[in-house]
Amino acid sequence: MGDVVSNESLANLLKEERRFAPPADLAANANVTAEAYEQAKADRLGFWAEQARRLTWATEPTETLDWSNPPFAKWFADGKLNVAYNCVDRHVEAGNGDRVAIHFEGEPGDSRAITYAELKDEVSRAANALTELGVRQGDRVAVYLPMIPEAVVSMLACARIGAAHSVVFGGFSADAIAKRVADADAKVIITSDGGYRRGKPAALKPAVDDAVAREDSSVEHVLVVRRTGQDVAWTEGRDVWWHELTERQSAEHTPEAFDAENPLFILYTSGTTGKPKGILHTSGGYLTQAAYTHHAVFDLKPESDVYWCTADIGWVTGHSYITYGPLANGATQVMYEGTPDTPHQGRFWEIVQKYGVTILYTAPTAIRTFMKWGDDIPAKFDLSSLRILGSVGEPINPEAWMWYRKNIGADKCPIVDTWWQTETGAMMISPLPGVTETKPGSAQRALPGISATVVDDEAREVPDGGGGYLVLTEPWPSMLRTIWGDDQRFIDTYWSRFEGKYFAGDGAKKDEDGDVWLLGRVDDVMLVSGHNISTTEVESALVSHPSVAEAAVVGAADETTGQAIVAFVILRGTANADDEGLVADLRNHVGTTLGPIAKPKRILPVAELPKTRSGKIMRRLLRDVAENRELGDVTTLTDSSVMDLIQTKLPAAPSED
Ligand code: 6R9
Repeated sequence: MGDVVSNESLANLLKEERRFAPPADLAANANVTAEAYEQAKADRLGFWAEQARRLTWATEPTETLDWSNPPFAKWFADGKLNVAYNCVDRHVEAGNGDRVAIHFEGEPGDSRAITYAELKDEVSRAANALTELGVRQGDRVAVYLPMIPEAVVSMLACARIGAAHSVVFGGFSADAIAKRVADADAKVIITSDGGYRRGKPAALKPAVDDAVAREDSSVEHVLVVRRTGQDVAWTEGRDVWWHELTERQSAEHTPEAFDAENPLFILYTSGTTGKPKGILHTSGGYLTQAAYTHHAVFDLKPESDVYWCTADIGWVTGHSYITYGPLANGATQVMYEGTPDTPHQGRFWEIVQKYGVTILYTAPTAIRTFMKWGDDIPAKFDLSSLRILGSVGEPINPEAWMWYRKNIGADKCPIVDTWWQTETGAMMISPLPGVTETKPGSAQRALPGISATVVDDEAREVPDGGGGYLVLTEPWPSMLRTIWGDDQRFIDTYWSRFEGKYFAGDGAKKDEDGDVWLLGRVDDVMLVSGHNISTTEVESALVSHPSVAEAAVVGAADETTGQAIVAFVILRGTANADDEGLVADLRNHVGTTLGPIAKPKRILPVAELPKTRSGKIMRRLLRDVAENRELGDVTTLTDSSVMDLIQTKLPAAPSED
């Protein structure tokens, strides 16, 4: 499968001719200029050594990369630092203690501003509290919290004492928690009585209680933050209230310097099959790249910007671009607890207006939802403070990109479409807002110091205009160090497909300018009558039709064509799902956009699509539906009732040509 899309669709994809130059004032004052690419190309390790000096080290590293035992990398190995000191104390010491670190906005409308000086006290108290509970350097602590400031404080408190955190999404089940806690052998779980979601307090502690009650649990203490005030079951001796324990701690805590390779966190990727993979990240290299990319890609000016990343802390985006990158850079940021439609569909824009947000980082799934809700909603708010828009999580369809630019970015804000993974730790491919002439739908180019390319089945680099697999050809500072407890699986999963190269699992192409287009997971690529067709392209063709807000496409087994394309679509506000003419129209639209081979055999209008908590469409489940199979593992699904709704659609007669 060297070519992950058919040539017909490739030709059409490359027809994207819209280009957007960076605004002149942004380009003139940008943190990073085109020179960075040249500098990193001439001396990649020297470039990263220089970025590492943006951090404050207790012992400066003399060695940049140790790649003597690939694929096991060590970055800045003889350096020592404290990650929490870098994210908090040093800003206070530099005289910025009064700067707001976090503007917290609770879903019910409560808010809290936390300065860097206050954050330092909170993190210090929490570090002392964890120490009192017996947590030591090298231990693991699980964090199962809603989007409240204590989530960030918990992560930083672990980092401060050299313990690794393992954040588990607040929506996961007791089973998922138990598996992750057991795999990481965590001593303590930090949770809360609950959080607010869709206007109601939702409970969290029962799932933790259930997980910890299992026989082999390693958990000695459950630390409970009070958020909603709801009643919780209590196990004396094991359970401890966060406020009771932290309030009696000293706000003084001397941060110890740890090795650059000290584990910082484990984060489990859902993984479609088998046991979740515990992705291990360490300290110095991870923080270097998280901080540098946040500075470069968002052009962050800490004195004047108000940054908002809408991700959940349980996703890697929350780790690198809520906690570590922004705080290492001394940013002021917004943190929001709830959902975008509570209490109304303009909530995000109300928050942008209220805090004067200048940099917004969100996901294509959110953007497509806003498209579905209609242009008039953001139009009611003052979004003029915005200057840069980011996207992450999935390929962004060109029409969603255009919608984002026009309706949120007033046709002037550059969009940075950032490709990266839990495994890469930080951004890898993205435009630079003051440098790159952007193209709707393309992540474009590897960042300075990063080496990415597209190869065919035989590991040969494809020429411009060709398609294949995305690979990373050189080690990078924030790369995963291994899969926790399973070095062999680390080698097999990422380093065995192509000798000496990191296999990302994504299909990609290079256009005539050499810019990279991400085409979705290779597991999702469809094979129709001998042609490889990417789900991303058919979905983007559907979303470019005025009646479609969102689409998910899968290949279902088919007697004549091997696989047949089945599309699930969410229609925009006014379109009618029962309109038979519309389905025919959509099929023709895909045919004219991509070529007849890409026409879906069936198109099913649905109200919702199955998504992970980080907003990725779970095509695997739709494939199960399309092939009349029993549903596979649904534990990472946001809302499992979505699948019941979709299954009722199935009896609809297949649409014929
Ligand atoms: C950060 C994050 C990683 C997978 C990745 C790819 C998809 C993420 C993307 C993108 C196209 C982008 N992905 N960003 N695809 N364009 N800008 O999402 O990490 O949850 O581990 O997912 O997400 O398929 O391989 P993670």
